[in-house]
Order: sequence, then structure tokens, then C-alpha cells
Amino acid sequence: MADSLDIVTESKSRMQWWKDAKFGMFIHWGVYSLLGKGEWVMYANKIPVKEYEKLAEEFNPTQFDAKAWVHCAKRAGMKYIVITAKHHDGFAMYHSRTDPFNIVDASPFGRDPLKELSEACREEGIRLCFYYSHVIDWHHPHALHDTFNNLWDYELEKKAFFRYWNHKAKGQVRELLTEYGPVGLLWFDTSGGLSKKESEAMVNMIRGLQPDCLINSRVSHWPDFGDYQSKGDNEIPMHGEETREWETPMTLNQSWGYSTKDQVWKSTDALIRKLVHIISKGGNLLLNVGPTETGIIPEKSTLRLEEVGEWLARNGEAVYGTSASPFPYELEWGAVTVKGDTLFLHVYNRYWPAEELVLNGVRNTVKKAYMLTDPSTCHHVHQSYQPETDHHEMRIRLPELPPEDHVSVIALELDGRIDVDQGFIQQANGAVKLDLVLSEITTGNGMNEARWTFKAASSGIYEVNLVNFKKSDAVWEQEYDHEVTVRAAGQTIACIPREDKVVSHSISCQHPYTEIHSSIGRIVIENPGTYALTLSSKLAKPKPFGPEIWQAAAVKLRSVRLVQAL
Ligand code: H79
Repeated sequence: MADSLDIVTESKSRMQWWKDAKFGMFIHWGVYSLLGKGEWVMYANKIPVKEYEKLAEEFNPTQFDAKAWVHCAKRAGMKYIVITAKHHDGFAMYHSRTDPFNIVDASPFGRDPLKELSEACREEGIRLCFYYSHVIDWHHPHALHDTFNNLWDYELEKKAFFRYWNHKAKGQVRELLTEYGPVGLLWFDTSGGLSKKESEAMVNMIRGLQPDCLINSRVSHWPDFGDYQSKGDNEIPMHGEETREWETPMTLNQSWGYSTKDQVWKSTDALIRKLVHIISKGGNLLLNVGPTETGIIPEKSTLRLEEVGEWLARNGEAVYGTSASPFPYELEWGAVTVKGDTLFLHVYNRYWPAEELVLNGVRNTVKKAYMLTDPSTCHHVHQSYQPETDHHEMRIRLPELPPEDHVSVIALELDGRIDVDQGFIQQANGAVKLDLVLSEITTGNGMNEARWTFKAASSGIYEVNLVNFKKSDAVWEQEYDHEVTVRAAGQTIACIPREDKVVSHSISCQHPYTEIHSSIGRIVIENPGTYALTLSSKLAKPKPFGPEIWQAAAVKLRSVRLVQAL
């Protein structure tokens, strides 16, 4: 018993810097950067090892400047850097003594970028962390993954996994933890096929070498490994979905490694909104850049990062060291974070409300409301309470135009610890959002049923919508091949959901998914009060067992949304 308590305390204290940091830089950089087609190019084009080695002989990133990269991260407001020490192509981006296929021994460059980065990071107070592809390795004849192997050079039957694992994988992780000073975090990926025993052996080796080094969950495909949950690539969870700390790895465009073709970039506005949205759900954002083969972070990336950093320089108080929103659902106008007795309302400028912002469910009294960037401002707040429905409403008077770029933060000083109605209640615009992860789910004969209770503060007609995320290659009709039924307030509505509306500025949804809303019908709420709502659909599934390394579902049912129509 004492042992497990010690383990929890230990993990909490080594996690603290990362919990407070919120925002990190991911760097995908390797021989593949030469081809400008992302980090999977060797696999996608079945490039033979011998040919890939010739490419390595051309890899000479003479413009690489560790200080410039670290400054870029720092100016962006990022507190840690995770760089690919070795990706799936098996090429080590540092001077490995374990395997000669590395940047010092197999390329003309002759310098060790990780060494240079570790020095620059130490000077600037940024935590340096390493990505290491421990299971996939297309260069080594004996690396073995459950799906993605180099079968154009090697035969599956001839693989002797432990020759790879004990020598190269463990040997290189050992080097990274002994040659580069304190490592903030080891970021593993795609561990399909790795046994529980070997996952544990890897974790134990790391703990023995650097007990404070964090480990992400992808070190294993078995559940609950590592210090925190890595969400799927580009995946943002719903409120309450994760029981552990978590992080979303995210691309700035749609690629990790440098891509010349991919020009689908997230805007600065979207990036800031996504950042505060993730933090309001309690997570961290690890945002990727893919430097070129010469060692330059593309300008499209640096420009955006600079703008995010400028915003953070003014509003960081509402980001770093904060904790998650106390509301168990997404707010339509923005995001909420908390520090002590202060509630920060991050209002997205694109949804800036005319005259006043309405916030329901806060039981505290507000002592003062001001714009974070100008504490001398004082905004009028009107709070009221309806005892019949136990409904708390707050109206904050706002200037006509948002005072900040992108996202304007209002600080609310409360009369004590934040105390919020934890139920599903109506938001300012009359909407009620019910997320699947916070429903009670019963399963049976193919159809599942999700159930919530919610509080309607006012009577009226409500539109019922389903919120789904659809993967780019998914066929909608294959997933929704059945009628979906919603029951509430004594009424039943049913239909086969269609793709009625594509949401173009979704906050939590991004490539390779699109947010789709489907209209199911209308229900009438005759009297304010508490109601049950049930949803029957094959897609109303409980959270899958074990970690999802990347997002696999073709269509993900996220929420039911009620919007007051009249
Ligand atoms: O490092 C980045 C990716 O290379 C790595 N994780 C992030 C952080 C990753 N490894 N595996 N996967 C992601 C999932 C594999 C997806 C695939 Fe595909 C779908 C492999 C083949 C089809 C993506 C799309 C890669 C090639 C096409």
C-alpha cells in the first residue's frame, strides 16, 4: 500500500514542471526531410535500405542553428522541445555509438544536433526531450512491429527481434539518457506488438538511469503505461474523457516531417483557440514543426509561432500553471481556466458577444471582473438566481469590440474557491451540450444506449443535433446504416442521421477528421426543470479498452447538442 502511494507521489512531483508548462514544441527532422514528403516516405515508396543510406550521405543541414530553434520555441511561449532522436526510418539524429546509421557517422554534416540543442536548451531554460521510435525501425533487419515493417528488404520469418531490441533500441535509449544531460521526457510512438514484459523492461531501464525523466503512454500499447496519456495524433478529447494527465500532439499543417506539397496550415487564430481549449480541458499541446533538409524551420511555421507567442506574452497568466475548467462541457464562446480564486474566461473574438457575456452555473459571487491585459478595467457583473430551477446566471458587460487579438481574456475574482454547478445546464445561447463520455452507457444486441440528465432553464422548442467527427476516408452511410433514436420529455424522435452541416471552424476537430452535425428532430420542453435524455445508436459506444495510439474510428460520435429554436 505504502509502495503504491509512494509511486503516485513520485510521479506527481516529477510531472509538475510539465503540468505547468502547457505548451511544447515537437520537431520532426531527419533524412526524410531531404525529400520533402513527410517522415513516412521510406515506407510509402518502399525505398531500399541501400538507397536510403545514400540519401543519408547527402544529408548536410549546414544552416542548422540550435540557438535559433530554441529561441523560436521560447518566443512562441513553449516550455519544452521534443525532437526526433530516431524516427521509423532508423536514422539516429545524434552521434550514436550503438549504431553507425547516424548523423555523425553516416552523413557529411559531422555535428551532433542533439548535443548542440541540449546546450542551447540549458542556457535558455527549456526542457529538452527526445522522441524515439522504439519498435518501428525500417533500417534494422530485426526490428519487428505488428503492422509496419520493412518487408521490401527483409523477410518477416528471418527477424530475430531481440537482436534489434536489446542492442539498438535499448542501447540508444541508454545513450540518450547518459550523454545529453537531464532529459525532460522520452516520447515513444507506435508500440504495436511489444510485449508487456519488454514495455516494463524499457520503463525500468529509464527509471534507473534518470528517475525524473517523464515517459509518454505510447511506450506500450498496454494500458496505463508511462506518466501521462498521449492522445492520438491531432486528437483532442472531450471533457472528463481522460483519467490521467494528457497531451495532444498536433501538426501546424497536415504533416509531421517537412512537406513541400502540404500547404493546409492552421491559422494563428485557430492555434490560439486550440491551445486554450486544450488547456481548459486539462491537457498540454505539443505543436509540431518540420524543419527543412538545410536545417531551417519553414517561415510559414515561425510566423504563426511568433504570433502565438505574442499573444501568450500578454495572456500567459491565464495559461501557465492554471488548472482545467470546472464546467464539464465545452463552452460555445470560448474556454475557461482557473488559478486560485480567479476564473479566466478566454473569449474567442470570432464569437465576441454583443454587449454582454452570459455564464451560467457559477455559485460564487464575483468580486471583480477585468480584462487580463488591462487590470484597471472594471466590468459590470450582474448575478441572479432562480430557486425553482436552481439556476445561476451571470451577465458580464463587455466593450463593443474585443480588446485583444484572437482571444480576449476576462479575469473574474471570486469570493472564494470556485463552485460551479456540475450538471449539464443550458448555456448562454440556449444550447445544452451532452458529451458521450459523461453519459451512462448500456450495451446490448448491437444498439447501445447513452443516458444523461440535464436541466432546462427555460421552456421552448429544442433542435436535437448529433455531433460527429468523420475521418477523411470514411463512408458515412456505412457507419450510420441504422436509425438513431432520441427520447426526452416524454417524446421520441428517430431518423437515420445525415451529414447535414460541416463545421468549418471546429475547435476540437481537425485533420484527418471533420466535424459534422446531423439534425435528428425537435422536442418541446413545456416547463423548466430537470429531464432525462437517452440516445440509442450503434455508435454510442463506451470508451474502448486500452490506449488508442492513433485515431482509428471512421466516425466518432461525440455529443448530443440541444439548441433552443424558439
Ligand atoms: O511521428 C508522427 C507519425 O509519423 C507517427 N506519430 C506521429 C507523432 C505515426 N506513426 N504511425 N502512425 C503515426 C500511424 C500510421 C498511420 C498510417 Fe499512414 C496510415 C500509416 C500508413 C497509413 C500516415 C498516412 C502515414 C502514411 C500514410
